[in-house]
Amino acid sequence: MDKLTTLGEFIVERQSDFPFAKGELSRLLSAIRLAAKVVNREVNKAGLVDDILGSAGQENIQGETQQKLDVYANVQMINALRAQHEVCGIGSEENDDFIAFDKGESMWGKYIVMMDPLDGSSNIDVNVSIGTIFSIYRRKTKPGTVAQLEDFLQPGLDLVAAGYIIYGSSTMLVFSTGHGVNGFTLDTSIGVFCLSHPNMRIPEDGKIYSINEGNYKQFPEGVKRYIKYCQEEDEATQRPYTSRYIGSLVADVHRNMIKGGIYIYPATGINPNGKLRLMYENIPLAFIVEQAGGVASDGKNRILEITPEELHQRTPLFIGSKNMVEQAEAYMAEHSEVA
Ligand code: P6P
Repeated sequence: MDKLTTLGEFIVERQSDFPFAKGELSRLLSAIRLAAKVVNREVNKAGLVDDILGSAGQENIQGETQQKLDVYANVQMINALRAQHEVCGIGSEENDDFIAFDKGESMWGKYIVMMDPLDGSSNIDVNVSIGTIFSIYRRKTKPGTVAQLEDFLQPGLDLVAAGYIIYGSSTMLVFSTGHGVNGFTLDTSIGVFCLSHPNMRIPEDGKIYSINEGNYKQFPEGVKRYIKYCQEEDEATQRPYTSRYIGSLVADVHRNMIKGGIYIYPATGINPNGKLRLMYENIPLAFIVEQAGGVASDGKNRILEITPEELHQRTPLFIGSKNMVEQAEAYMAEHSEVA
């Protein structure tokens, strides 16, 4: 039996991946590991504890009703990151403005975290997989001062690390520091994340396309043409593809990481810039997928090259197997007319 590698051991062993960090990034990743375990504990009993289930009654900046677990996950992540003093600021889907730790040791933190603490929360009540998504940047302003907006609005090319946690049939933490992608599964009997998916690679091709076809009438012509391409019969390219749409971004992207496939959330009439948020959904997932050999764009532009202009900016997302995303981009280039 191969040696069991825990996430903690992995971080220590891979310290050489971060030549300039003296353990700070390792401590930051350990904070995320802790928060993931705490959130997992609550997610796994959501059906039992009625004070967690259901809406918190408030709305976040997206106008989406905050589920109580959203709020809980947000607080756990913020507290765990603050406690390590390596992070000087956090941007979260659940907070209108960024959070700058403006006193004490955290002002000296070298890192910024952007996160969606609990994505797909509308699925909580129906027991469908949900996820946490995070990006880690180095701050741009000098340590010892309060973080500024410029510390947050960084393109994905400047990422130090990114990852996601999926709370599904098992709980996995998947992350990259720019040296490939590794997946860790939580062994709840000992409360430890163990390396289960070393050096993850997304297949260049796939047979799964993932899009909310309920919005078909609002899609750009290129997306409509690509969906028809997926549905045509062609033995040589194993079409028609299979349609799978969970409605939980992390679950849809993670499935495609394992099996191959494409996930698309394009511009629609209701969401002319797409629904998903650039900074704490599209960029971290693009980083992971590219590190695993896949592709991520807004249908034309590489996601990691887009410089954010605001914290909660939305962009369309085409992400997954290289050949499938490039095929969809070709249709978008050929038929650029909007719905
Ligand atoms: P729609 C969940 O609200 C989310 O942000 C993603 O997790 C998911 O992929 C998408 O929205 C689903 O959106 O419009 O298809 O319900």
